[in-house]
Amino acid sequence: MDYIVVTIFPEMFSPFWDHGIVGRAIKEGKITAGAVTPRDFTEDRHRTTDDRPFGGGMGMVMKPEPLAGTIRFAKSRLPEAQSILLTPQGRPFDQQMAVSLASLGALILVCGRYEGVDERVGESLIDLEVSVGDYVLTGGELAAMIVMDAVTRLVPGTLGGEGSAQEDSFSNGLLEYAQYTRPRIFEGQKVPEVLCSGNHKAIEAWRRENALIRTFLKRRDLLIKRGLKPEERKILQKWYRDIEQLLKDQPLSGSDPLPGGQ
Ligand code: 6GU
Repeated sequence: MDYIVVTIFPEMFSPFWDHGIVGRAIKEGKITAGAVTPRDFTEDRHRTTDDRPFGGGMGMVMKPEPLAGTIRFAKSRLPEAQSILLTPQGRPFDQQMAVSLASLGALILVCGRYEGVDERVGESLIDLEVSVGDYVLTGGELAAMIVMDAVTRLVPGTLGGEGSAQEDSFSNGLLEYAQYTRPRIFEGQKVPEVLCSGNHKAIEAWRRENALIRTFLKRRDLLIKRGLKPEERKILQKWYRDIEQLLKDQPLSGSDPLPGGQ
């Protein structure tokens, strides 16, 4: 995978490209990454990349000529690349989009700044607009890093543990199961016994059940979107019956103090 980022803050990317899984992927040649800046494609003495909006209003707009020049330069370096504009107006980024972008060979990630980008740049030079969530950032740089991070770990050979990308949250539509490491008792809380049993079948069953129940409790929207397999329906039904039984066995005493002493 080859990336070129178009940004007026190329320095923001050095720490990201120098560390962790992404840093290692670059060192090992699994991906390449570079930044180009519209400042180098300006013609005026002040190297101006923004200007006031036509029609008035607050903030500044990224000028079309330097941005278009930069994107064209990036395309000359990566002729096969898809060009993506990071903007809150874009299509919501999710794991499925990460998987489909990872199957491409090259991406040009264009970071908007200020209050926006001159609309005419998008019309001719952008293949896809992407947003990383329903909130507003001061620029597309962090969003570009999010996209590169999520895509890079799907490039074969970039993750340490084989199969890690297949097992993780969302790849099967569920959240990940709970993880534990030593010590076996931490501040009075025990690691679930089955995980220390060495019984791989039982461990796998516990993890499947844990992932399902966690998703039900924390992200019911994901389960609804994805639907339930017959065996998962059974797991949730059993869990439901267990809770019903517990409630029958433990009638309200009325004497328990509420947390906070009220
Ligand atoms: Cl891609 N850019 C900006 N500026 N804000 C965002 C975003 C992108 N995604 C969510 N908020």
